[in-house]
Amino acid sequence: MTKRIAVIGAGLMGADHARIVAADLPGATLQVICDMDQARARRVADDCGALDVSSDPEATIARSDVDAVIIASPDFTHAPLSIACIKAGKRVLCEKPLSQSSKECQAVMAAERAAGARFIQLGFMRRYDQSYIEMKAALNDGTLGRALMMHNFHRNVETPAADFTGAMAITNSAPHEFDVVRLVLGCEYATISAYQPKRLDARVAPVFMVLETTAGQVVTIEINNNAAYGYDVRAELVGEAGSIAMNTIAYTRTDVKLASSTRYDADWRSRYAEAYRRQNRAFMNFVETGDYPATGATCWDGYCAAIVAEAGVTALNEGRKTPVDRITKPEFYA
Ligand code: ISE
Repeated sequence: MTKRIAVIGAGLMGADHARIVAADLPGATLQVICDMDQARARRVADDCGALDVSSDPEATIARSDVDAVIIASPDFTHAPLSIACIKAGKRVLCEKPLSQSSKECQAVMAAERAAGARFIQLGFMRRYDQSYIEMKAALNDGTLGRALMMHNFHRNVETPAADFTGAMAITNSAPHEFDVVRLVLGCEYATISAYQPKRLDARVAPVFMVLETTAGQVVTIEINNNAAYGYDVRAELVGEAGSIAMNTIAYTRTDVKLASSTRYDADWRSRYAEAYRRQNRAFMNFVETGDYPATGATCWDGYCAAIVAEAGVTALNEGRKTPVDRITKPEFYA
């Protein structure tokens, strides 16, 4: 019996998820593509061979021929649609962030607890990226000694929208780092500071964050949504006995006119193609067996990313080091 998947949102990520479901998930059928823009839904459905299209997310979730849902619609819809899926008893792979509001994340956690089971896997796909997996392993097997610092760079060619702000760099882009660094280091954040240099044009300038963990480590994160030259993510974990850094991934190098060069991707989809595939396969296994994925990001992880982002926006707006306060972790997510 194949599992019938609905993809809600047919933008960049929805289209990518639809392609993965159709081409890379044995045991899955791409049942419905849902998007307010019917032409866009139809295009993705035709490209990927989906059986049907819809413009109504709630009705899509309720359909009896839909077993599980991938939510890739705009950020503000993630929490309400996740709650609708929980109520319908359907497992969900929800793109990050769960919500930009920690209160709303708590409402989703409450819905899961009321249902008595976990339904949501969050799309923090970097958890499945080989570089971070190897960093975590080097820390856990003692190669690096005790962790001291983790440095992170996250650069996009340009912002997705002209009205993108420094606060959005923190709430939309940085959650990837907030989540994966927390996973690699195995600790929580205590404080965050945020700085933003000035650009001379109207584009949003980079945001630079310094975080302290509850175990006394220091984490730096640069988010540059207008880096201009390419999609570029780097990370280095420094321990007392050594360090481990992510390599730039490039299949070829061009040597010409006394110079050597490699190419950058324009966005994250090919850099993280394997991570998305692994993540979505873990989700399929969850749908088929009910076993929650071992490295999957839960609603609690979504809440933890949201509280750091909220504190980060305060730190940026008020120019002060801000504590990251959290509720006690519910037993349910232990
Ligand atoms: C964007 O916000 C994302 O969500 C992508 O996954 C990420 O890789 C990209 O760099 C972000 O800006």
